Amino acid sequence: MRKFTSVHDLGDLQSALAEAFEIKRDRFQFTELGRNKTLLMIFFNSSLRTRLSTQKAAMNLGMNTMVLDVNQGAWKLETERGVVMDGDKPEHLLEAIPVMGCYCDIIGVRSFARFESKEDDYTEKIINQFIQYSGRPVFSMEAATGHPLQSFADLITIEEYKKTARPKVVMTWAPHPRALPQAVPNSFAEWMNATDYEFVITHPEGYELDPKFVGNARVEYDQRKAFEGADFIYAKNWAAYTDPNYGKVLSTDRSWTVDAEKMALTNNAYFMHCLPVRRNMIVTDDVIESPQSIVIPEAANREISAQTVLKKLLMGLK
Ligand code: AN0
Ligand code: CP
Repeated sequence: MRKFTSVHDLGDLQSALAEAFEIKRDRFQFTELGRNKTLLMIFFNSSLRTRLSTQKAAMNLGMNTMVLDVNQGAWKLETERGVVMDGDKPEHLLEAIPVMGCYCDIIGVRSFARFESKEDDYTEKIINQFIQYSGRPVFSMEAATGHPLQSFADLITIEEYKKTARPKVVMTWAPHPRALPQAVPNSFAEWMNATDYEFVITHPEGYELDPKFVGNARVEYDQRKAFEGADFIYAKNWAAYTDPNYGKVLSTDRSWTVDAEKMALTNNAYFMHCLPVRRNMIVTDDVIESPQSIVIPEAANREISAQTVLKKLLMGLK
């Protein structure tokens, strides 16, 4: 594998899952694979889970890791070509990227949607420049339109907890005070479409996602109806995608918060969220603390998804 930004980069999904479970059985069986190989992790945005789980995954494979928080201690980066750089940004991304590539073997990039230009976000302008100019295999640690390491961990988690071959998985929008990217819901939808699960998306009108990611999902505007018989509830906020509201918060309606009364409509569903989560906006305290909440094992599987992806990228170097 030479890059990882989507489910399609993995090849056969069932064999990638088998590889993940093989790693989970013994995560130290490939410690020679990453010897003398260096992972560089570049963060344009904050992170807890991605930072720690990906670094741990790299260490499990015997790799060295370096982490750069672009906004803390590095030169501020200009990203536009043609700009007269007389402002507050001393360095251009087009030099920074190949320089970073000189010091490592694999690069992970976190670069959220900026909501300044839908075209720049949806053409994945930043991570694609890393892919084009770094000379190294690049993987997404959440880019503008996707968060595939999260979705891979989500899929591993559903496979571990499902009680039927074809569970009903419901992704629900929930309120949040700030504008959040569509990356997590886009990827989750993309990955669910790659399985044979029953997959339903529910959100208020105006929160329709890019049809490219929605795929064959059933979209149900009545949240309670969507929850009926669900085996998994996957909550997430996102800002509007459709024009002219791209990147806007259209609603903070707390009647969409996931609570015990709505969970009672489900088939005793498990509750999932990628974290970080705002309690009593997205989900009530009692639901996230209930035995049906699997947010911690879901986060734990981030180490497994990252290690599977790094292993495939390392094998692609040989
Ligand atoms: C980010 C998002 O919604 O994309 C990261 C989630 C993994 N969340 C926040 O910024 C709160
Ligand atoms: N779920 C997730 O990616 O968390 P972080 O933003 O903390 O990395």
